[in-house]
Amino acid sequence: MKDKLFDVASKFVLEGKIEDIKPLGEGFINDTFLITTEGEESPNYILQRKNTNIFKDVPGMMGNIQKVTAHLKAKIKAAGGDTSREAMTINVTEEGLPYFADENNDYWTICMFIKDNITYEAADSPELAFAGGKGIGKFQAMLADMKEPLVDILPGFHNIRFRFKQWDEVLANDPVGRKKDLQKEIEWVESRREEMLKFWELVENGTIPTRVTHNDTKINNILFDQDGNDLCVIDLDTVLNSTVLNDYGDAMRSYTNTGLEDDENLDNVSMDMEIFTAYTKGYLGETISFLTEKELEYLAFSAKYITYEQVLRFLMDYIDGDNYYKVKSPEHNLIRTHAQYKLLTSMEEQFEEMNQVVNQYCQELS
Ligand code: GN1
Ligand code: MG
Repeated sequence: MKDKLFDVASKFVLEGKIEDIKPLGEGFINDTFLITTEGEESPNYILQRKNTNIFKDVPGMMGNIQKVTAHLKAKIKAAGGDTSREAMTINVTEEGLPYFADENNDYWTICMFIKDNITYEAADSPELAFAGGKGIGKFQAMLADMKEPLVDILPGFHNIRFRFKQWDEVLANDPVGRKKDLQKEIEWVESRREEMLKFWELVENGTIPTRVTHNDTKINNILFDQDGNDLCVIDLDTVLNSTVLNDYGDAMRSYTNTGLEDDENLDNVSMDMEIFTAYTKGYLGETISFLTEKELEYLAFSAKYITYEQVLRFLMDYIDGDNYYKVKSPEHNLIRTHAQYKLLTSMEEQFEEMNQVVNQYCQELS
């Protein structure tokens, strides 16, 4: 494996002599490695083998990422920021391509490693949540005037109508016979179908606009600096034209959870109102100037929408026999389903307060 990784890395234009390449992080989708180079002077890099079961158009995906990072860097430069630390930098091969396709049709990519960053798996303080909200808010604000269209490399990604189509097919097929024991869980999904479709109709008919969005804003997809400030939004595989509500909602699913995404002890899992409030304040401070009334009206709802979608996706993958998410045990996707459902019900219980918080900051900040 090491030889393979060194061989792949040699296809790219990199500074410095490679010292080592080691696995990094806990991604559910791609395989990620850290490339270290000799000496303090030359930078380190992140190497990834992209999951081509999920990303069927890696050239299209990398093209999107190049467009988005170019736009971000122009904005950061104009504001006097550090373009090498506040946005991702994509490395290219000798041929100038942002990916290398090997003889097995595996696709590999490299980006610069940003030094002295800190990542978190949970928002352990309101200050951190505020910084995260600011980070995603700035990201969206910098991209708000990006006109160049992006390739839709994940059709229907946060589109619940599309997810129900997949869901109905998987349930009809029941390929590994798991459906019979899941009546309660299936009912959790079915009982909210209409409510979720009604919201998505507003996106389909343009009442809620689409913009350039990240679509995977969980807390470990943003880097913080040593002082706890937001530094750089990473993992841009899912940059797409969608609604900003998906970014806000997915962040709330991740930041506000008092437990783990796959917590086996459901007593640990609930939505933390203080974290919700701090993130919302940070986020709206950066975005209130361009968000429409409809977007603001549905902001709190989007937390429920994305958490619900995640319940559906984990349960669907479990019923389908665990083809999508990496799992650590046969029941892992079911454990994730239960934990995300607990979070959803906690949001439902606190929904009125969530709306009050949004309304309060809308008034204060505008
Ligand atoms: C995946 O790639 P990663 O681990 O950041 C997934 C997200 C899910 C998330 C659940 C392309 O994100 O949509 O919300 O897991 N990414 C893709 O934690 O499906
Ligand atoms: Mg990630």
